[in-house]
Parts: sequence; structure tokens; C-alpha cells
Amino acid sequence: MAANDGGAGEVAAATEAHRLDKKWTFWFDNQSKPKQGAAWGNNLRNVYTFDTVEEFWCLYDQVFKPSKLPGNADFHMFKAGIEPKWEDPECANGGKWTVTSSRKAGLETMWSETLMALIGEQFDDADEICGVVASVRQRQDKLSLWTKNAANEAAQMSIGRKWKEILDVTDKITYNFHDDSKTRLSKGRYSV
Ligand code: MGP
Repeated sequence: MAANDGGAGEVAAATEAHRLDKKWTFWFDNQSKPKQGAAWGNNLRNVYTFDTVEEFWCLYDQVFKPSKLPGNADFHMFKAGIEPKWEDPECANGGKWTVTSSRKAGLETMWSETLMALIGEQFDDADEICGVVASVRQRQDKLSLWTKNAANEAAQMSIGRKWKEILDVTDKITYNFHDDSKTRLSKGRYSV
């Protein structure tokens, strides 16, 4: 009897999901066929919110790989409750670090490394982070790491340095304030 109980307990433990520190949401935006006059974000979709390692791997493997994206489309993984828009209150005073990639394989690796670093809470300033966006564009693919308080230079520099380390990137990367992007002033405010 006792042996049976132990066996059942082991099965239960083996099938128990591994819970993450926080909930995250995957989003998808297809900007390739915008309707005439449609506002930006019209095709932005909140796809799935998860909080276990098992759900993450399933979603990543089956769906959220940049190689599956058509041109001019984006995948996002943001903290649950934060929308990947400048208008979201958590993003409104923020900005983003951007890394570009001319190779599809490069984008894919950087995306997966970033997702794992986020769900694994590898950033010291994790509270400052909103999420990450993978963008497939004709010119150049890119990843953007969105943060909350653009004016907090020390926090942004720490995040930028850590991100480069995670990605094993040696080229300079730059940080833009969303407020500048709104006016299409694309000058980087910080670089690392
Ligand atoms: P983008 O998709 O971030 O960059 O923004 P893309 O397509 O690589 O082009 P880039 O050369 O401008 O970098 C493209 C445009 O979409 C912006 O100039 C805005 O007009 C609009 N846009 C993008 N975002 C992230 C937002 C947003 O959060 N809110 C609003 N209202 N418009 C946005």
C-alpha cells in the first residue's frame, strides 16, 4: 500500500508544471496588409498568456519563431498586463534598446536567448523591463527590448550591457525614447 502511494506521488511530482516568477503574454502583429486608413495596432493580437516553463516551450516551438513570420510582422513577449504600445501606461515614459540582424538565423537565436533570459529573470533590473519585440522587415530584422523609465539612464545602461552579454553581441547598440519615435526623431539617446 505504502509502495503504491509512493509511486503515485512520484508520478504527480514528475507531471507537475514548473511555474515561472511571473506571467507573460505572447502577441502578434501583422502590418503587411494594412487596410487603407487603419490606425497602427489594428492587427495587434494578444495571443496567449502563460506562467509555466512547459507552456513557454510549447508556444515557442509551435508558433513563436521569427522564421515563421511573414515580412513586416512582429512577435512580442511582454509581461502580462502590459500592452506592447507606447500608449500603455507602463510603456508611456519608456523606450527601447534595439539589436539588428541581417541573418534570419541570427534573429532566431537572439530571440530565443532573450526570451529565456526574461522568463529566467536574468536581468538585475527586471522590474524595469516591459517585454521584447521581434520584427521582420525588408530592410533588416530587429529585436527591441522595451523598458519603462527612459529617463533612468543607470537602469537602461545596466539592462543594455546585460542584454549584449546574453546575446554575445559586440557591436554598439542604441536606446531610443518612445517620445522621440513618435516624432520620428530616431536619434539614439544612450548607447552601449
Ligand atoms: P515600428 O513598427 O516600431 O518600426 O514603427 P518599423 O516598422 O521598423 O519602422 P521604423 O523605420 O519607423 O522603425 C513603425 C510606425 O508604426 C511608427 O512610426 C508609428 O507610426 C507606428 N507605431 C509603432 N509603434 C510601436 C506604435 C505604438 O506603440 N503606438 C502607436 N500609436 N503607433 C506606433
